[in-house]
Amino acid sequence: MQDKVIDQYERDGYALVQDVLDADLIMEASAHVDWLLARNPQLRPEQLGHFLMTHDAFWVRLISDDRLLDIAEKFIGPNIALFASHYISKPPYDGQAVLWHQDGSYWPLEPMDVVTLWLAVDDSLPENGCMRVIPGTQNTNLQEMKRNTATPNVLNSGIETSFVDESSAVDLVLKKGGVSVHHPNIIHGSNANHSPLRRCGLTIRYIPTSTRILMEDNQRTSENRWPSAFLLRGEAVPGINEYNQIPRYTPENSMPFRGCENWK
Ligand SMILES: O=C(O)CCC(=O)C(=O)O
Repeated sequence: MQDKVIDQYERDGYALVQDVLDADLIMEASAHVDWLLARNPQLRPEQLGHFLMTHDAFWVRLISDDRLLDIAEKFIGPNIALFASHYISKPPYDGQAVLWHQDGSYWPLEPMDVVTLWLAVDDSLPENGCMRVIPGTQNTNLQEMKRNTATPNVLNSGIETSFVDESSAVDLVLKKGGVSVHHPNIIHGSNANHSPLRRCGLTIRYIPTSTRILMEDNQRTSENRWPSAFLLRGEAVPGINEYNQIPRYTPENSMPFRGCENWK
């Protein structure tokens, strides 16, 4: 099925879809960030990662919303699992940059068949550090990530800037509730947030169930699973990935949310 979003993704390596989720759900996502930070005061708000989500019913409810899965399905087909999800919430004035990188350089996936949806929890603008991409670079090879801590940054690494033609970078401006979609090879990053506005986005990495997650032993949960592997739609492929149970709502492990009593 061809449509404008797919055409743009195929040509440029990214696409924008505005007005995907409703304001009430985005308000819950925003409250979720505060809830996660209150429980994990040792973490910076850019570091609310997939290792926190195994038992979090709201997080799983959010990323399995049909409006998001319908977009993911256009790119990876009907059998959809989650690989990872991560809030990168850049606080006003000192939100950290994300240095130029390609996601596929550091993801343990085989094959690298995966699509990212980036959900705007706040309006995402050049002044508060919106995501930036270099269109067309989805066709370039994956470059090695080099450790780089010269300035505070979310990944503590990035690719060599000689691979990046910053003059062709595009700002992905989104209203809260909108989504950008990007390819695992596209070169992208974001600037620090020096503005008075928070910039929060939720990355969501969807894989077809034919993509294998390769885990190191120290990355497994006590049930021997990748912490954020969930089967979300369609069928699993036998022998590829063990999926976590979809968490039921419990007040110990999840923020209360609309419909939580009837969730799964
Ligand atoms: O949120 C950001 O600024 C960067 C996100 C990113 O690098 C990603 O989604 O792969």
